[in-house]
Amino acid sequence: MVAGVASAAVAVGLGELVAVWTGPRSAPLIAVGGAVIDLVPEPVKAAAISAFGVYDKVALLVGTSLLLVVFAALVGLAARRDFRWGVAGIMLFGLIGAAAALTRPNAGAAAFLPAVLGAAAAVGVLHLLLEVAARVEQLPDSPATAASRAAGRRRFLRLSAAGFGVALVSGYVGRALAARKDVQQARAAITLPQPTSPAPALPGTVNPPVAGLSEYVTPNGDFYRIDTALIVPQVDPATWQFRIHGRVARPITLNFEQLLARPMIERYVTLACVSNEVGGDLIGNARWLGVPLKDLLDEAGPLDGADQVVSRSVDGWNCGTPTAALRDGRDAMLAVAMNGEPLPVEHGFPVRMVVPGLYGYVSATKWVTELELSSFADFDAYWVRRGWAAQGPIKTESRIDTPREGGTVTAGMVTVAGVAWAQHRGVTAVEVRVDDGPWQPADLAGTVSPDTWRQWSFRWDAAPGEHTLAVRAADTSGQVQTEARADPAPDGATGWHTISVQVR
Ligand SMILES: Nc1nc2c(c(=O)[nH]1)N[C@H]1C(S)=C(S)[C@@H](COP(=O)(O)O)O[C@H]1N2
Ligand SMILES: [Mo]
Repeated sequence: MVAGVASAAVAVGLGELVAVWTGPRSAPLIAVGGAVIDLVPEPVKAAAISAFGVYDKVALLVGTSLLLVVFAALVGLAARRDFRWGVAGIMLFGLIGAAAALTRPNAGAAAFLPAVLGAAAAVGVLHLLLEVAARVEQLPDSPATAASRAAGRRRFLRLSAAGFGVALVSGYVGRALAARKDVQQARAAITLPQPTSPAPALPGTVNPPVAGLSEYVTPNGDFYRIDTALIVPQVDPATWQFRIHGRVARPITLNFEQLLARPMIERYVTLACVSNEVGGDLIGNARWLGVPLKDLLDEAGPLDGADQVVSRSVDGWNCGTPTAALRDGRDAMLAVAMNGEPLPVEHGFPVRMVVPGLYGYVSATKWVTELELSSFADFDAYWVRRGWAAQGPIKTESRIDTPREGGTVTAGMVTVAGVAWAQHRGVTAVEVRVDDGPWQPADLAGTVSPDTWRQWSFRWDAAPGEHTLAVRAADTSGQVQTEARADPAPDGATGWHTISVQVR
């Protein structure tokens, strides 16, 4: 078993090193993880996101590694009986790794090399280790051979440890060399243009002083991250090329410099993920700087029937946005900055889409490189193929930030507070209900536009005992947030966020 696991480790570690040349997404674990993300049935993926939230990728990699360890141990056992089983087992893994790497979007022709070279090395390591082990086992179990058996065992352990060492060092060196290709320096060198249309000043009424309430503007470091990228794409702005094509009268191509030279708007927009559960935290508000998509699309001239804009990322992810939503006057943009700095790499550097009012999976393409004017009849985007709705307007929702579910508070006046959102319609009221009492109006904090969430707070005279708190919002359409519970799939969760608290 040790021999099997050590040879698998060598394969994965060397694979990382070879992937320095063949691209980070061709490294065996990353390639297989990426294929799993694209292939697993939707309910499994939804369950993973709800169980692990923004740590879904870590969980995937840990899970994949654990499975690999178990299978590698079994391969080791089988190879001890008959080495051909070991070769077959390793070849199978090599093939899976190679196939996964070759089928990643934009994979190079050499993408199979990390898995194949890693597997070849693993066969060699397994052979060597099993030979050493066999020699020990062949010695008769007598006091006369005790010393040579002990020496043989030590040799086996030393060689296995060397295998793990080679795996760690090559994996580490591989990752370190790959990191040298990263774009942090290019990002640091960017001078952001001034917006021709700056963001409105924040009213003094945002951020009421309530401990535990989300800040109106989410700091970049706290902003939720959701995407299918196991390796964060490193896109050099110097070589970034953007095009608008498909069903347009005049296709457009732009480089980063040309993009920065265009008139820019700066707006607060709250992004939300369709996978957000009621009460969940896959939502955040930021100040975005970017080029209005309406201007670019007007220049390109969408043809009749081009009712869907398909945007694509360098890593092949794509989504479809209604053309109308990008041209109806809302502040849809190609964003280059988030809260006053160039986009963080994991949030789409150098350029992403931001569209007020639509869930991220139909609008917020990070590392974006192209827009293709198409139609909903002609093309199903990434998540639509996996069962999610083609249209994803954000539903009116609200959340209690404080007190926390299951928390304890002291009897007397308690401030209940949270956020409510109905992007592009705007929140007009928030109400709180204690136990089976009446709905009571909460105080709304200020906001700069209907495209962001709104903080709210409510003074509650809490009596000792166990209590249930619920919240609901209303928006400018006159609709009150529905009580009906709906799962995130296929088009966003609904229901009232309800928590229980102990009052002492
Ligand atoms: N390239 C790329 N862009 C993407 C995604 C993705 O998987 N790949 N996920 C989308 C989804 S589902 C959401 S909710 C938002 C999240 O943006 P954030 O990570 O900056 O919060 O990005 C969108 N853009
Ligand atoms: Mo999302």
